Amino acid sequence: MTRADSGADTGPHAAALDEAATTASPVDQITATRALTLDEAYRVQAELLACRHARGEREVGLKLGFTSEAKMAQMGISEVIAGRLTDAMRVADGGTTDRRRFIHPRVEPEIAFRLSGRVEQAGPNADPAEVIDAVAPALEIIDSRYRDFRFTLEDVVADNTSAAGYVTGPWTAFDRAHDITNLGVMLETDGQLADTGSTAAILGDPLRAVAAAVRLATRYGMPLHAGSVVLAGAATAAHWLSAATHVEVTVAELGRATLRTH
Ligand code: OOG
Repeated sequence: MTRADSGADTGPHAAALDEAATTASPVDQITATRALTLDEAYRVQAELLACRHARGEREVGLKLGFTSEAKMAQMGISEVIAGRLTDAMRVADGGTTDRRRFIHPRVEPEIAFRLSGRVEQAGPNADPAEVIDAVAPALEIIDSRYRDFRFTLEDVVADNTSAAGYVTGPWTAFDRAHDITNLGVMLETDGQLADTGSTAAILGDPLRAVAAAVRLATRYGMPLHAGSVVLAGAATAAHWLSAATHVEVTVAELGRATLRTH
């Protein structure tokens, strides 16, 4: 019997990660005390989402992780992963979120896709351009529930890929003739330039992030529907998010999205 089908009880890990998120207090990595396969890690993630469902949260889409080389280098992980977004993680564009809700949050400039109903019929090898309805500039707040923001690939998958919050700016209807493969991305904090990048940093072409989302969603049973949001992953390394900060992302041709912390 392999570890993958050991049937080991992963529920206590999900409960511990959920409590870490709701109390904003870090926990030890799961792999510090037991081996975890990637399939088991996605099972812990699903159990973690069940805790959020029980509190009335609704799944609204997926986020990808490690789609950019800057992030892979920052965290030492080079496999694309997916986590789930819920309505409770959404911050309105220009809205404010409380820094104290998080343990050690970081912010990343991204682009987001909104999917059309065609994704419901699409197979795992769907043409990504076929299932995209609109595109927007976005910010993602990531907050590892693990102490010191350190984890293995399996740990971070179990922890819903550090998903903690997100903002989307204005949506632009997607047109496959609109080339979005190399749009400039700028991250500013309190009016100061913090980082610059390009959408090309996202797997060489952010449409590949949508293809990866569809593939991972099919494999791990994650829901994607008409209106689902896909965060394509960071275009730069992640930046620490302090209290009383104004953060803005600008993506060429798509516009801006902003959030504040207090
Ligand atoms: C994992 C999430 C990474 C990205 O855009 O690469 C991620 C983490 O670094 O905590 O969201």
